[in-house]
Amino acid sequence: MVAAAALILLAVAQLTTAHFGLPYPAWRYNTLNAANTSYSQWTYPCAGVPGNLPSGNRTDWPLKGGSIKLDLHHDWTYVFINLGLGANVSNFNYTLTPEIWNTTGKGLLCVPELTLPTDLSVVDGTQASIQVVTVGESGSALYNCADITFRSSAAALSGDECKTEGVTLAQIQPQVNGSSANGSSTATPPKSAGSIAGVSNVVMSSVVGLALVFAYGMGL
Ligand SMILES: [Cu+2]
Repeated sequence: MVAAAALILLAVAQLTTAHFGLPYPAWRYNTLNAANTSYSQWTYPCAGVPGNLPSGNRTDWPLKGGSIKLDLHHDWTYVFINLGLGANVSNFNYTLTPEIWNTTGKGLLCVPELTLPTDLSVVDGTQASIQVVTVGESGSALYNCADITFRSSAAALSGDECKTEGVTLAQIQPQVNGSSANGSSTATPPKSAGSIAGVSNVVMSSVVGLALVFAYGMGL
């Protein structure tokens, strides 16, 4: 009976630390699988999952940038998405979220087309990995990675394949104040959402700014 109680406690603990899922592109390994105790989403850079798992997933992804779908289990989070080139990536030195995401709500978040950095040159067959990092109020981070191959024949998810449910996304932008001729200060309007359809922009509030500075200070 004691063992059973311990198992139940363990199961509850697993639930309360549900973290997040990466349905697309398919993650290297289902790090939410409670039966596997080798991997932890707390572990940098990829939850402890190596990039060359024999049984690992690898998804064909469009040359100009593809879709990403997250299964978010926390009330809110900051999201960073990074990319590294190679077959077995541990250095994710390109950012796909130059304007950090702030998501609110639990559910599915799907962005149809991530914009690639202009200095990232890929051709058909280039292998890479995508790292998704989520950061909460304590400044600690959760990690998942997905391995991809850039393909000219690959297409972004569309329509029913890429639905957002229960989650709203804001991109955090620097607050820039300009001065008009009479000296009064005016806020710069938010930039356009670019290729990310249906995503609203917000100007970063000082509160969010402070939280971010705090997150960086915590060793991000
Ligand atoms: Cu969690």
